[in-house]
Amino acid sequence: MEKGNPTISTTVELISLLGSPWTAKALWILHHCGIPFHRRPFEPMVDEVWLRYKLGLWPWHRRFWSRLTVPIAILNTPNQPSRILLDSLDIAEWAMTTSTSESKSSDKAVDMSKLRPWNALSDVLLEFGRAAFVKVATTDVQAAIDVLAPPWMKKLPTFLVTIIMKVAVRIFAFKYRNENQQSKSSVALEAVQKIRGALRSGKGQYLVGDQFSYADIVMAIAVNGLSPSDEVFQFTVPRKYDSEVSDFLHDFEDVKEWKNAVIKKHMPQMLRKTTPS
Ligand SMILES: N[C@@H](CCC(=O)N[C@@H](CS)C(=O)NCC(=O)O)C(=O)O
Repeated sequence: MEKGNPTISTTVELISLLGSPWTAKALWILHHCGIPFHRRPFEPMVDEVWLRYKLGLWPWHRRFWSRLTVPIAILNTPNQPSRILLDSLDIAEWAMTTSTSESKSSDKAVDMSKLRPWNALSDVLLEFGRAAFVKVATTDVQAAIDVLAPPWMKKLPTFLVTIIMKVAVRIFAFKYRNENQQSKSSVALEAVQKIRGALRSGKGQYLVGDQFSYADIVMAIAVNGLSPSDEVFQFTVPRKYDSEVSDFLHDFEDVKEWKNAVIKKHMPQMLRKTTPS
């Protein structure tokens, strides 16, 4: 159990893929809100059936056959049915609202209308990074092995790891084919320009209202996907594999500096490489 605010009676089980930026969004906001949670690691492909079982889905349910992504939060409150949150933004909204209502000192309501557009922009950048990764990994499976293969898989004979990862990359490319096709560098560039605009119109430290918010969390994670910091554990396209993403932010030193400052000051230890997993 991660440490946090012990007064919350709801227990949170977070099904998560460490290294995935969408999981990072949920972990960071839960930590920031001081909400305790139990992390249940999810391994793509291997855990697909287990995940459906966990959510109470069976083959005769239509949802069983649909695409599921992580993070997913299962909220258990005594004497109430479990609640399942299937999206990082829903988890964030729940976490912020819960911590605000539990905190005696805070009188501020969470203004989701200011945070939602930033979350959408972060997805634009993350999907751009994922599309680039899929492109690299389909031409050179070694990139997928380097980034995605869990430690137990790397111990298998090389030919077996190569076969498994080739299949995994195909499934992954198929699962996100719509997002990959729609992703455009011009739109990703506009998203980065919006960060610059927000920093210039404020004091340059935070995106919304000159204070740290979920907007900074999601955009710092998204920018880190394109310009990775060595200390952060996050799936990214490795620099040595040539791709569109390499140097995508070369004209945005200010945005990279802002991202590094946010990570340095606010990113929890559990998202850093030094954390034993
Ligand atoms: N809208 C979702 C998107 C999450 C998402 O895309 N998750 C991907 C991260 S790569 C995932 O679950 N990957 C694991 C898999 O595809 O099996 C959210 O924000 O929670």
